[in-house]
Amino acid sequence: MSHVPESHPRYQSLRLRDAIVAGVDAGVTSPHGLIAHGRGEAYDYLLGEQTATWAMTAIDAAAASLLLAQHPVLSVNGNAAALVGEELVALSRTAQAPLEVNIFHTSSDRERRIAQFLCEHGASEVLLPDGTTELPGLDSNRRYVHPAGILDADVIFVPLEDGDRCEALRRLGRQVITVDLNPLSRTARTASITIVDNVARALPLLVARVQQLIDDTNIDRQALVDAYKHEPLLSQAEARIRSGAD
Ligand code: PTJ
Repeated sequence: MSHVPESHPRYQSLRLRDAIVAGVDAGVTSPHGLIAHGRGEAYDYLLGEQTATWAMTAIDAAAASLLLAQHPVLSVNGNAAALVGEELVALSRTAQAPLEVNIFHTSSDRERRIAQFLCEHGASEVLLPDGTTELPGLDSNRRYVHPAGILDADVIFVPLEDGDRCEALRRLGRQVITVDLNPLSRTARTASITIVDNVARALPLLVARVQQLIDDTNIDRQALVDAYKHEPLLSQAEARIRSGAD
């Protein structure tokens, strides 16, 4: 961690930068992840760097969907691991959804490092692509999956991606939950549920909401999913960006 005092007005943003840089140094995050992170920062700035109501509605629906699923899987790439590795492990445990490493920029060494990093943060098992099992309809490295993970899942959580796998999964009839600060991205548009928020803010809220739904069986999970309206919520986020409101 660089020497940024907590009193610094940009402390949270600088802390996340440090986490991404540490991820690259540890061989967990791709160098391309730095560029992706910078793009996310710009959208976050325009969104006011806080979790908005549209994101809370999506978090509710995502939490309910994970619990309603028969076989939910959490997909982890290099950016997500570096920013919210611990929270992904907590979500996996709470929602009883396995973690699977699935990355865009090909590197089996990085796949292993991400798995090891998640284990260091408390994961007991992390699925890795076996090198032969492929997700149909996808040409990128993300087509390589574990036979008992994403391939077989009905609900897949895919924070931060570039859209190709999300489209392929939707074509296969799967439910896809994503977190993306850009409401205009292919992933944001194609997913079943999109949380337009910083993954670093959204994940702790999602873990807490899943736990709350487990604890309070009176909450109607399907009603939370039904309350989520994809296009109108994305439009709200887009309008916020375009308005430049403070
Ligand atoms: O580890 P790999 O090889 O799988 O690579 C991961 C990255 C993220 C580099 C790869 O998936 C990629 O290149 O993604 P893109 O196309 O840059 O898309 C990432 C999306 O995530 C963009 O729409 C960004 O705005 C968004 N984003 C970036 N940082 C955050 C974010 N969304 C939420 N929270 C963030 N912190």
